[in-house]
Amino acid sequence: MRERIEIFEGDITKQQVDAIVNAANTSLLGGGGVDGAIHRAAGPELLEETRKIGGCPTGEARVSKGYRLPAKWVIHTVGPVWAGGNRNEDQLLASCYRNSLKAGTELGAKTIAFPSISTGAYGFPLERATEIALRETKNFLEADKSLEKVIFVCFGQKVFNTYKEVAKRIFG
Ligand code: AR6
Repeated sequence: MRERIEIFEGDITKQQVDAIVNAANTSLLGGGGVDGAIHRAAGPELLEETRKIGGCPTGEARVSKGYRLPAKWVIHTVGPVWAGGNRNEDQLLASCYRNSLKAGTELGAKTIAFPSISTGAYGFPLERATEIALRETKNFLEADKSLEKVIFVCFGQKVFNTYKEVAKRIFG
C-alpha cells in the first residue's frame, strides 16, 4: 500500500496525473495560493465551469474538467479554516480527503495529486494536517483497489520534510 503513495516536492499544476485536487473556498470562484495557480494554469474556462457548479460546502468535493492543465480533471474541495481545533476542523479536513478520493475513483482516475489542504491561508497546523492527509489516504487505499497512485505535491522544503517525517511514523 505504501508504494501507492508518493511524496513529491513541486507545483501541482505541472503534474501529469488523471486528477489534481484544488484547495478551494466555498464560492469555487478562485482565490490565492494553490487555487489561484490552478485557475491561471487551467485558463478561464475553468472559472466558467466552477461558476455553474455554484459553490461547495466545507469538507465536500466537486469535479470539473482540467482544461489547459495536464490533468484531465480538477477535484475542488474546501478545507476548514483553522479556529483553534475545537470547531470540527480535524473531521472536516478528513472529509476533504475522503470525499476527494471518492470523487476521483468515481471519475475512474488512477492517479490523483493533492496539495496540503488548509495549511496555507486557512492556517491549519501543518503536522496535524499531514497526519490526517496520510491516515485518511492510507485507510482509503486499503479498501480501494482502483487507485494506482496518490501523490502529495509539497510546495516547498518545509512541507516536503513534514510529509516525509509523518509518513515514516505512519508507515514505518
Ligand atoms: N502547487 C502545490 N501546492 C501549492 C501551490 C502549487 N502551485 N501553491 C501553493 N501551494 P493555500 P488553503 C500550497 O493557501 O490553506 C485560496 O485563496 C501552499 O504552500 O493555497 O486551503 C482559496 O481560494 C500550502 O502548502 O490553501 C481559499 O480561499 C497549500 O498549497 C484559501 O486560499 C495550501 O495553501 C484556501 O486556503
